[in-house]
Amino acid sequence: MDILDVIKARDPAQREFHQAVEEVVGSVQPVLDRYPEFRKAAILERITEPERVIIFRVPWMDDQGQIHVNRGFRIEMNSAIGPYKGGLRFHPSVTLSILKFLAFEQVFKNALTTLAMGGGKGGSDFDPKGKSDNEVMRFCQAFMSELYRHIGPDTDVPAGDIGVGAREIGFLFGMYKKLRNEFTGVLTGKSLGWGGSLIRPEATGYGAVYFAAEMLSTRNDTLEGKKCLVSGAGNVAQFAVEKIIELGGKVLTMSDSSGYIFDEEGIDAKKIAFIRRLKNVRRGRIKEYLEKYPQAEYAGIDQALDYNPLWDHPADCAFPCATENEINQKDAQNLMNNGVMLTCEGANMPCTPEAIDIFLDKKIFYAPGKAANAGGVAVSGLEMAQNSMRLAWTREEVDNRLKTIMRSIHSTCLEASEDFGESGNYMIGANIAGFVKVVNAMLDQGLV
Ligand code: NDP
Ligand code: 2IT
Repeated sequence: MDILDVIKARDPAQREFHQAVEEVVGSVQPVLDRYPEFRKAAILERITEPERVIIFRVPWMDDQGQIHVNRGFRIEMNSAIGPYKGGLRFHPSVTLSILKFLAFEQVFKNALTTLAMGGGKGGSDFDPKGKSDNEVMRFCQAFMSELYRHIGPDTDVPAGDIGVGAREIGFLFGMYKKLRNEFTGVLTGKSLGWGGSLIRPEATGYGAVYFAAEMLSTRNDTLEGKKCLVSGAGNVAQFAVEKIIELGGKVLTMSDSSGYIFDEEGIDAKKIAFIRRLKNVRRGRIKEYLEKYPQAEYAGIDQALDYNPLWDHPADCAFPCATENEINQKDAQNLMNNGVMLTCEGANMPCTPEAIDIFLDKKIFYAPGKAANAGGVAVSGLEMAQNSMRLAWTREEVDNRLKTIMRSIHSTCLEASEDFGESGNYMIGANIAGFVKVVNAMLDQGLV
């Protein structure tokens, strides 16, 4: 029976997981034909089944004394090349399917970084939005009071993702340290004063833009003067925008889950600093941008539309940095009609399969998330290395390492695409290169 049929029969409701698996399985068929030992070792059956799934109750009390119960998860997907590594997501949309797709993608992404990290992902359907700092702290403590027994610096090292930033990592780390009575690099994305790495907050966004610049450089082109559409206003989007501006691009849009802003004059360094304060300190909405910059335009989400108007402006580049499946077939068509020649995924799986087909068919530059957004987890790997050495590198040192890693991921994807007759297809290149590395490690380690 086909592996996809097996997976769908086993977990029929896990649509996002099926989507992520379908893409990888579709890409690696020529690898399986070239290396028959992979099929013989039932590699697809093994690599699509998590090594371990932990699901737990998270009871916590709000500021009014009312008790809430959320669900906590950790998917320990694959440890062939290192300890499980991957973020925690706190968002009401979190399900087992979402976290399994993220954990699955993480396995190949981490392999591409060249660092020794397996793949995992976790989180909760808890919604931090509108909660007080104390409520977020109590939730994080309750979450860690179960998770702590499953993780460790050589076992499983979580980090941030949607809804989990520096504040949450601090609360989670504090509880882990108290329960274990040990100060170790069990989480990444820590604050600078107690084991964090310089450039970790910037790494995913910067890395995605470095990847885009690498793609452009293959045609002797740069980001200078390019009009860019960016979605999201969180960690990844903020630093993608900062780097695009630094490299001479012009950013026209940003968004949150309520709507998006369009600033024809471009979001410059001062404006992005304002957005960073608005989002990270005041925890406000992107709409408030207009209070400071009234020449910009704002549009709320219109549920009646079957496309996102953010992607319907004349531009050169698109950087989806918010969430999965945020660019559908119609959005991709709109991007093509508006002259976009590069789509670079800061988010995980932000383009639907139909949208990707359009990009590949039109032969524009398309960078899949597992390659383009790997800078975040790569610098997490560098944070782990610094923690082990009890040393801290300078900003310049970490940024240079990040650049080198992104350059190497870019060339690895290109080479793999060429090797398998799909030259320039970064999606197939990323899937194949990540897959081969993990599979070889699995084969070396026997049937475990
Ligand atoms: P943040 O929580 O910092 O920001 C997320 C942003 O996306 C917010 O602006 C949020 O709006 C918006 N958003 C979230 N969910 C939705 C939704 N369902 N519809 C519309 N907008 C939404 O998260 P990050 O920036 O860290 O993560 C963004 C993406 O990047 C995710 O796909 C994540 O998996 C991926 N990623 C993150 C890495 C990291 O290091 N942080 C590394 C690699 C990938 P609102 O505030 O209204 O919720
Ligand atoms: O999707 C991702 O790569 C992340 N959320 C970052 C994971 C990490 O361990 O830094």
